[in-house]
Amino acid sequence: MRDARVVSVHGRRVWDSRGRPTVEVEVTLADGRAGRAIAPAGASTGRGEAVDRRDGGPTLGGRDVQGAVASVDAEIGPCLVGREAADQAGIDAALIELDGRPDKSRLGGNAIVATSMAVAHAAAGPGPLWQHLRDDDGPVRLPLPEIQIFGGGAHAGRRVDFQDFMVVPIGAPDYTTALVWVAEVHLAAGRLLADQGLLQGFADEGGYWPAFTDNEQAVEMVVRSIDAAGFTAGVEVAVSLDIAASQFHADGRYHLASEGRALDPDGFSALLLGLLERYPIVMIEDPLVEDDRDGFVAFTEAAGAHVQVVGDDYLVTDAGRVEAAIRDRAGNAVLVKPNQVGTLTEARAALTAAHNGGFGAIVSARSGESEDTTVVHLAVGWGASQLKVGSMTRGERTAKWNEGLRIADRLGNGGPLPDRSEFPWGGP
Ligand code: 2PG
Ligand code: MG
Repeated sequence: MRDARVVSVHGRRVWDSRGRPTVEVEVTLADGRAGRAIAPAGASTGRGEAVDRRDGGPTLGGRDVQGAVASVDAEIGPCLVGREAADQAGIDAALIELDGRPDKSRLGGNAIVATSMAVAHAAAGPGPLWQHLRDDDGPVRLPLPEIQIFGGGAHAGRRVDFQDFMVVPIGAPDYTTALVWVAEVHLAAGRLLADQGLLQGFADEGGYWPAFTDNEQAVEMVVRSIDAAGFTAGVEVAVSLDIAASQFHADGRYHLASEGRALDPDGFSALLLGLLERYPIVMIEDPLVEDDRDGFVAFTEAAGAHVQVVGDDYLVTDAGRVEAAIRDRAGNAVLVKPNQVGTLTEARAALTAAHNGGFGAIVSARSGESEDTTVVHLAVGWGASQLKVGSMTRGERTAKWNEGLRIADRLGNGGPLPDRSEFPWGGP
């Protein structure tokens, strides 16, 4: 019999993909098993998110995490030592109580999420985490990838206003092929930009950062890249947008700085709905400011049942908010980011609420990431049908896509994906 009691919890400062400090936690069990995890960090964060603890002051732009790291060894460790690592719900409840604040800002959302994930890894060992997380005997599937081609918004100096211009390989027969298709689109996009002299650099999640004149040009270029790669847009590979609208909403208007104009909510909704009509877009995330419930309801209705309207800043991985959105028909899918809510148990509750209410669920990484691949295991183990981790480039992104390939390899047949009929965009 294994002894899965926690014997030590240790925090250390490591670095994320933006060169900023973040928290790593290592948990060791009585039988010698250990688990490790690194907290990610968002740039376009929702107001309802768990709050990272940062030191402030002059060093590292105030973003150092020495306080959060210290809280791991000084407070979290003594609280968890002796507890059963397999009891994730009990561990997470203890962390929530120890912090004592709804936003987890005392110990730090960063310290808490890294601990929660590290405990799961320790309890899973030596097998893969995804297997440990499964709670039924149904078929194991890989999530359908959603991959960034161009970055904008807060991730690219606001060169364009919308944040993520992505593709979804909706017609791919398996996970391995899905990545090949997207790699072809990514390469085609690079060639098109080079030919037109439009490439300026790379955004935070590794997507190209082009010199576009307006937001629609970026959408159009995604479609042209799909065509240039030899795929049928909307049938084999479709477009997905994260508008991250809260980022450019102020005083009741949407300020499209790249286009030199501001629109009222009706005008902005009409602009987005026009894009949905003209382009093969199957997903649109945070189309409106995060507190505009009525706007989400109207937008979801107008977008039609075949489009996923995804709540990110709007739902912040909160099961209660997801349940309310399901009741209200405000959106029809949720982005699930463990660090938005702070613990694996709470993140899973948001995903379960989505599944129970017929909402889609996309497990997602953050714009500030690391080599940590926990989100991939969560998506597979929890049975989420979609995964968003940024572009096809940069080690912190490929670490995740490649971890999916290892799981696919183990499952065989290229890694089965959910059937197309399970998505709102439906059959071929
Ligand atoms: C988002 C994420 C990932 P951030 O808005 O969906 O693209 O960005 O981590 O900055 O919130
Ligand atoms: Mg988002």
